[in-house]
Amino acid sequence: MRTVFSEDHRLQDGRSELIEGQFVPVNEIPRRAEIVIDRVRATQLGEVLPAREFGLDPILRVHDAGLVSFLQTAWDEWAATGRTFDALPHVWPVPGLGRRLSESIDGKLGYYAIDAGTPIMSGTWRAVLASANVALTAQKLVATGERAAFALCRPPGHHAGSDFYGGYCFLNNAGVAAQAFLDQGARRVAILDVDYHHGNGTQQMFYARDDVLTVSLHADPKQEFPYFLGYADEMGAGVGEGYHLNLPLPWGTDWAHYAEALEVALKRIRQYSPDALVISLGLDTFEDDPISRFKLKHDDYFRLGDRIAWTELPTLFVMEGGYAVEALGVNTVNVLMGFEQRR
Ligand code: SP5
Ligand code: ZN
Repeated sequence: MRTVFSEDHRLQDGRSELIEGQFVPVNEIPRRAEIVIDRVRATQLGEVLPAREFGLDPILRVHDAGLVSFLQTAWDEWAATGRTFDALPHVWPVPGLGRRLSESIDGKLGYYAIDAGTPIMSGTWRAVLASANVALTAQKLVATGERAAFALCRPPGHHAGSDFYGGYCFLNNAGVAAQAFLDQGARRVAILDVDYHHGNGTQQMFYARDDVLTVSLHADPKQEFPYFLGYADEMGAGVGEGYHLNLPLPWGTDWAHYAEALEVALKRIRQYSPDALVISLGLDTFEDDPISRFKLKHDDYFRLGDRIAWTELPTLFVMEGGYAVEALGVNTVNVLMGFEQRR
């Protein structure tokens, strides 16, 4: 399987995020992508290709123009106030406060962000655009006949919706790629999200549509970020009714229980009979992940890849989370090797 990778990911290099009342060093660090690309090379998974440029059009097919232009200028607006540290919001538009778009950068940050864990710095936009281009480059490989490809995206994407960012995500790389499949002739696309966290951005983006089936396996939002979305009774709206599936799982979930939910997800995907499958590939389900509480082990990731391959669909893997950094290369490539029935 070929991998698409851009060095520009390093430009997203935040200092701290707010967790449990403290500013702690960010979990979503450049080393994450480096350790994965090193493992891709060491295992000779396949050729590594650079990202091509696709401009803003494919991004604007699923994202609001206001969010995109905010992301392009946020750092400059922040720096213009004299601040030199990363940009983070500190106030949010809950319904009782209204949702006016302020001209202040602090108002704009709160307007578009869902959390205080997703710092913006001078290189953020270049890294974010490169990450989307990585997804689009790999998508093109699959759209033009390859059985599968790996988009080594960083920063990740699945928490970003049409008009919001957060959860270390700015643009929804998997969503952008899914839309690209449709725009290039696919009739139906499925997105399977196996990141530990609910793919709230992906759900929101396609919630009222029946041409993208979205399925997410994740820690129960009763217990876990993003808290407000990801419940089992959310099944789509309008013509999209029945085209979203949430499979929330409790803290402590191991492979045996995970695999049962995975079969439900894969069964729904096969029944939908899509022309392409996009995997939001988070590895934060690993037992040693520092911010997560599932119990998957190194070998379980071969099994995950193997089960996904059984769909026999053209498959695009898009990198999402995973914060047990030293294990991330092995776990990620195990999924891809499992998919190819290699060990
Ligand atoms: C792409 C992705 O995986 N984003 C995850 C964003 C999660 N941010 C919130 C983290 C909250 C962690 N709370 C548990 C801390 C354990 N000490
Ligand atoms: Zn995650």
